[in-house]
Amino acid sequence: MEATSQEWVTVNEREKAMKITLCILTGCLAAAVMAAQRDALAAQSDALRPNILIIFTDDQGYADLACTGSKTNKTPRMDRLAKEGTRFTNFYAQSVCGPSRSALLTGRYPMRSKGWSMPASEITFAELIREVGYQTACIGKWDVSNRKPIIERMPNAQGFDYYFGTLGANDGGGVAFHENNEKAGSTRDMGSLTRLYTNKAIAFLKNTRDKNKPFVLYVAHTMMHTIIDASPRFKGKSKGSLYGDVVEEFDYETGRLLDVVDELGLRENTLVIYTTDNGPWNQPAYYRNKKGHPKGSIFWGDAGPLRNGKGSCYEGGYRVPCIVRWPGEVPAGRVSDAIFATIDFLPTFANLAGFKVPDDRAIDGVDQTELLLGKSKEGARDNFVYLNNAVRRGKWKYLRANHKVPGYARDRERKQVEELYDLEADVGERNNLAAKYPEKMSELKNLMETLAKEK
Ligand SMILES: [Ca+2]
Repeated sequence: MEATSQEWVTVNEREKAMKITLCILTGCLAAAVMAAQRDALAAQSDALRPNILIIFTDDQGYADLACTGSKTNKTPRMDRLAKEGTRFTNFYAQSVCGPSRSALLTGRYPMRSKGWSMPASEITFAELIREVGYQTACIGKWDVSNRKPIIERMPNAQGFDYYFGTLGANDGGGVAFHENNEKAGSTRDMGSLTRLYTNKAIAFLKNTRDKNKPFVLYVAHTMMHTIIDASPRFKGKSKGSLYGDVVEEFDYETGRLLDVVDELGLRENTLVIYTTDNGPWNQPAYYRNKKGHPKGSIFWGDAGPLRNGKGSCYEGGYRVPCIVRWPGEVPAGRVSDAIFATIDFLPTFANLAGFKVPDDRAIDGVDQTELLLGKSKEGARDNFVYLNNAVRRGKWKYLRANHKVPGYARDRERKQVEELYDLEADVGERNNLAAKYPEKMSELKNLMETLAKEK
């Protein structure tokens, strides 16, 4: 009996001890939670927390704007934006639509973020920025839910409070819309899309925006992806054929959106980023095979001095125009040749808005705040990997012998040999220096294998 009561005493003491331990643990946990909240608040209070407006076109050429080299297209509003902000000449998206979007949203190369097949488990910057008090909206082409209405992979589930747009592309000359998770009609009038998306973006800013919160507005245009078209007001008006009309309409509509930013007093505290998802269609294989274009139209963009275009691992596939404006913060009238990429958006927004970059997965992007604010000339990135086809470090670019690219993007002039280019001297990638610098080549090849590895 004694032993039993002794056991009871022991059990009671154990329970007491456990309760004390639990209290301590709970206390520790509460303290830890409070500390984490304090850290988050401190990060937020140190952060500049601008509004973020991303204007993202589709398949637009490196040299389609007057300020990036076009001799035919008139783009006064984009040229003005470049004067008011910084234009980046070594900016990288990805080489095709879906992979470009998953990279932009997650800060992860497409071999990790999976492009069109982006799983629900990917964490987008919209999810993270919403947690620290931003309101988020996406207008336009989504293209990371396999072009299907899979609810858990659609914008509302991936961090956007509001969505209007098309889940896929417009290759067939028609699109269907969703507003949030509901169907919202369809159209075959491709010439109406740029204005429609701009109207939706303006409606968000004027009517839906919560004035007590900073916002992210991600406007992903369907143009200039084929099938291209312009509205009657712009059709036949440019010197650059129908493609030029589409570019000029985009310029006008973006000007209209930026005017509303001004009207609403948002100009000073809004970071505006303009870029596109990949290089232009400019390959003869595509031109010959693609059906359904308005008769006689030249429908491709201008990659300027860059080799090849959409889908290619030459610069024409990945390197795209980019302009960033934030009055008083991002230097005006600057042209930067620092290496910068859409995968850098997430870590940069983390710094600007005050959220933490996920630490449970590989993030390929780097924080480019110092570059944007003009405090660093070179920025935080010295390399870029073009899937496992090619890699760049500094001015050197290595390409493997076999390029795994879509059929239309295959460069039929090239011999299947390893290539090494000095992009500062030869941005058009024509003078193969592989035989001259074998050590540089093997160094870059190793780097490509490391960067492209599954993590
Ligand atoms: Ca595209």
